[in-house]
Amino acid sequence: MEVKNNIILAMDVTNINEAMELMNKVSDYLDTVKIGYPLILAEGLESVLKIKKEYNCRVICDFKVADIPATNQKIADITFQAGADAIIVHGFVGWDSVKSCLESAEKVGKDIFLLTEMSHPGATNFMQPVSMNIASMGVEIGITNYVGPSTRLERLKMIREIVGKDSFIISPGVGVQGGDPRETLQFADAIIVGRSIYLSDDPVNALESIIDAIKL
Ligand code: NUP
Repeated sequence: MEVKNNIILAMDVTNINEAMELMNKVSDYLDTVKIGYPLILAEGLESVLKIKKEYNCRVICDFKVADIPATNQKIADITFQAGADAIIVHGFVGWDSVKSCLESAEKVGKDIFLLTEMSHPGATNFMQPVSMNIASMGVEIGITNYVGPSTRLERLKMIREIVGKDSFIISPGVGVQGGDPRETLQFADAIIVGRSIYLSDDPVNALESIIDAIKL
């Protein structure tokens, strides 16, 4: 996978018009957008195709799928039918739940991203003790795309070591959560950035500064 400028926009606005306005400004710099519950619950799953069609970009649905295999499969099938190119799936639920999403993706030539350790402080409570096991499980079942935290680079580095250089890692936590774009890209293939862009008075400038920081 190639991500333009190594930046994925986290489109966590709750209004489709706002989302489209933001894309009008920044779409030249991006080819991948991550959409999650804020926009989908507010505006519906059709938001995926609206954004994809208008801006010809890849859409990753951040649904953090975490259910039994049969339910996971339905969630993934519906998400891909709605036009998503990839879906983010939790790993803590175990191999069979993850595999059902992988199978759903493979049927239609789409991707899943396995969430290993989350970026927020509370991830140290319950996720951190098992996050490397989650990454190893992903490798065992043939997953090649992962999500890992830019807020704990030593952990991101360990995840990279487990999943190998040929896997694709995307990393949230840059900006507001404290992660540094350039340092994160030592271990990740792309960074996920939300609030630093969509809450900015000048999203284009915010995005350009991140792109400059990466190139330094
Ligand atoms: O571990 C994770 N941390 C995280 O922030 C996994 C995620 N999927 N995210 C998402 O990345 C989060 O839900 C939000 O959509 C984005 C980060 O946004 P921001 O902190 O740049 O605003």
